[in-house]
Amino acid sequence: MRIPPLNSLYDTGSRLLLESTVRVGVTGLRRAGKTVFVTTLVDNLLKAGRLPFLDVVSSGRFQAARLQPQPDPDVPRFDVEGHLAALTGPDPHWPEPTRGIGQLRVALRYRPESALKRALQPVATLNLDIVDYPGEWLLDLPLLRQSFAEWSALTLELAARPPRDELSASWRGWLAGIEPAAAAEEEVARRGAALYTDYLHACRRADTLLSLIQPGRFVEPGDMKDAPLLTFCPLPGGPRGRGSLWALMDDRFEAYKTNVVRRFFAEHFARLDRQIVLIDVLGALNAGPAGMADMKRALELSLEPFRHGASGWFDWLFGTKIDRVLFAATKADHIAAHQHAQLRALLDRLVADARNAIRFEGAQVDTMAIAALKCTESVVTEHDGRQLRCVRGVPVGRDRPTVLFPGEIPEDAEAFPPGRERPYNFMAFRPPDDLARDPRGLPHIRVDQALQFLLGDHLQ
Ligand SMILES: Nc1nc2c(ncn2[C@@H]2O[C@H](COP(=O)(O)OP(=O)(O)OP(=O)(O)O)[C@@H](O)[C@H]2O)c(=O)[nH]1
Ligand SMILES: [Mg+2]
Repeated sequence: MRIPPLNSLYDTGSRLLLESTVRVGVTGLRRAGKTVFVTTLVDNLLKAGRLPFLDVVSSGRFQAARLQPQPDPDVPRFDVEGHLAALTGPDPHWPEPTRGIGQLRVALRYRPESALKRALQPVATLNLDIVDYPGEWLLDLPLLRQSFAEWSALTLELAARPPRDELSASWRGWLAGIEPAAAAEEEVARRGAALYTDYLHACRRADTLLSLIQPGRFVEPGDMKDAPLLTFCPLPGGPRGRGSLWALMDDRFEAYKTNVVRRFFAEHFARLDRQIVLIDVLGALNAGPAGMADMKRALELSLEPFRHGASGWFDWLFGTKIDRVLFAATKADHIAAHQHAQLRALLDRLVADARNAIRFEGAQVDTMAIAALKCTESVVTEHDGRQLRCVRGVPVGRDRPTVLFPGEIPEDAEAFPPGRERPYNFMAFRPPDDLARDPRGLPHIRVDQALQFLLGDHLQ
């Protein structure tokens, strides 16, 4: 057993304390389910009514959890009360997409299992620190390894291919009419950045779930709205001389990397102990082969740090601290329970490379299919004499439960059923009614197993 690090053994009054801290990173592309996951996790820890697979609870050693002042006073607080009010209010709805960073600390009180720890103190405290942020920002990470020329070439190539070619037409039209070697003019730079930003917004709105949107602050600027640092866009061709438009944009790209990306990751990611990576595999299936291919590419890029352990990239970014990583396919309540193993198998294949690299680094890795908020029930119906396993829930925009057959999850991300372009149709469900009346915490699928993997050893 690994004994968690102890922050301090004695407090100022020389009383013995057993208090440790664990920072869990909740990572994921946009709309992966980070905010709902953090909300459920906190609500369930505070109420402890639905955590049968969390050992400290099932063994009766858990005492209580409480929200505490967060460790970094300059970071906005994660609005757990606001998100809970949205999900459990009289008109249940999903929280808004996240616009900036939010942090929260939950203190967990428990009776240690180990005789050694119990001898020191019968009751111990684990502070759980969690950070939530807009998923768009995650995709800035790979920029750190790219030059402006490399990033420009990749981005232009992608923008010229369907389904992005139509969305990027105005920006590419503008590019065709400018000369990157010409003397830099602020007005020209602003126009290019504005058209490129419009293209990114169009990708975000596209119904094929386009995940690859870079740089993240162009669409979710946080506190950087209108900053000159955001006034650049990819340019064709190679580097040009000093004073050129190319040189201006290259400088701004590098400044963005240093002042925005490096800072964000050093302040928040480098200090993590544990990591959960949430992936909306079902959303990508829903978006058809183009959406799945786009998400695969975005995942490959954002998981790249995990594949370069030996080169020191992993160490630089994450320190050597992260010793457990969980990949979770979210929103598993969209499919009937018997398909969960299949969803997990598909996730396994999607993250296979990253998983091996993390194992190689000596950290533990697992995968799971979870739902942060269970909005459906699995039901069996008959159709043409065949039994179909379906889900029943209330789709967004309706007020009555509907029974849906979500289809079978394919073995492989490429193995879409032949025929239709978009063979899956997972409808968005509304959060269930009357959640506020349930004292046990938000209903979920396997969030307790996720917690056991992420925190279980810290609560022994
Ligand atoms: N049915 C179901 N839908 C979910 C679940 N979790 C999230 N969703 C859906 O996914 C959407 C996105 O969830 P969020 O938690 O806001 O995602 P996020 O990763 O925080 O997204 P950004 O803040 O935009 O990066 C929600 O609005 C819901 O429609 C779940 O457990 N079950
Ligand atoms: Mg969010």
